[in-house]
Amino acid sequence: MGIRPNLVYDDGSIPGVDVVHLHHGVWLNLGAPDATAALPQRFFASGEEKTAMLLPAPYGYPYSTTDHWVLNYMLHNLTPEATQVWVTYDIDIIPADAPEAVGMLRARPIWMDVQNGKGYPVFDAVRGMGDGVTYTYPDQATAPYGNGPQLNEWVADADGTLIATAGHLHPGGLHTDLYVERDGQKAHAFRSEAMYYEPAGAVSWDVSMTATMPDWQVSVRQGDTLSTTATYDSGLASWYESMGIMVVWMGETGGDADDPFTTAVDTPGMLTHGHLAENDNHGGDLDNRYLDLTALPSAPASATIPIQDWVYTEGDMNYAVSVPTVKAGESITYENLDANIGKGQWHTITACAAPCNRSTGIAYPLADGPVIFDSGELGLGGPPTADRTSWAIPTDLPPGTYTYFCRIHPIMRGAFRVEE
Ligand SMILES: [Cu+2]
Repeated sequence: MGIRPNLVYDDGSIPGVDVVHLHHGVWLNLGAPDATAALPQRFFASGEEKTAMLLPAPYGYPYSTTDHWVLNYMLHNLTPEATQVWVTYDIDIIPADAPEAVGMLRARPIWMDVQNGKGYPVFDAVRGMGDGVTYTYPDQATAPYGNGPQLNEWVADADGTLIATAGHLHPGGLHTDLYVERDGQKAHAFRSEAMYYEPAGAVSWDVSMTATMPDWQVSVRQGDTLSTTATYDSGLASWYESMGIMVVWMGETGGDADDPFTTAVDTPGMLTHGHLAENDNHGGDLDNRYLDLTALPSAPASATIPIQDWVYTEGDMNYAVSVPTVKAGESITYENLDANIGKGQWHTITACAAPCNRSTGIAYPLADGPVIFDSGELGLGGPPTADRTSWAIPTDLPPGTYTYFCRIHPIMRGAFRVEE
């Protein structure tokens, strides 16, 4: 069986990823318990990388018409215009009484996740973390789980055969890895690699992930520890609220499985699709809608700058005639008034390299300011918001003009200035 996800308009056409996209979706089966967390069984996940899931013969995921499936999704509309879209998923199904079903073996999903069990399982991969080139979570994080359990691990509850996996990452992600540990020995089982079509590199959704080949079969025993890690680029930009997920399919024992401790099972995977046309607007071109705020004069900043109707009311890159300015050591507080609209319109103030005034696309702007700051999502109601509607700029900023953008609505840009 297999699943292929997508996001479409009413007429079946696919929106540009720079307009509206499937940030992530998790498919759950309410009729079964999840193997790795106290949740209904999570059996498929996708973001805009749209990796197709394919189980190799003779394995399948048993489905009964009494099963209830739920889709938990986050759509990301990057524009102020409301729009109707549909999450679609095409399923390959083999009826139990079909000739092809004879001899099929059962498989179940093992949800591996570097923040497993969290309602919003994310971490920040900030530029400079790790070795400054790449950052692997949780291995290079400081106390990623505090005193709690290792969320990226799972102890196998039965013998079985791992038959398929692929990684889910956000832009900036480079690879996810799967390991099997037994008696103090740790074997690398698979690397799901992000293959970027994006000309600017590992910075956008113009990517596809490798999945295991059909002949990848890895035997595990009850008591083995499975673990996963997620590696992001940490040289080009910061990646906030990043994910690292590998759904691993585990079949009944049987078939032609390799022992990961005696066979190098971590062979290269395959791509399930190529470049997708909805990723064609990369951005980064000249765009006269945006001002070069580094060239505008200074004006004293108000102590609090409201964000209203998708505008930074002082220093907005579309409208400003001057740049709100404070003396070194002083602060400015941004207050998001749009957080009160409907369920809340959440904005961020995220550093981007000046002048940050080129056209908006899937690869522009980026969180690549030479001085790193990010407000979090200014809004209330729990994750993904920061559960506050205001944010104060750091008071230790050296003199300079600081350009920023909204990570949620990258058409929103602005700047403030610090002077001696
Ligand atoms: Cu915004």
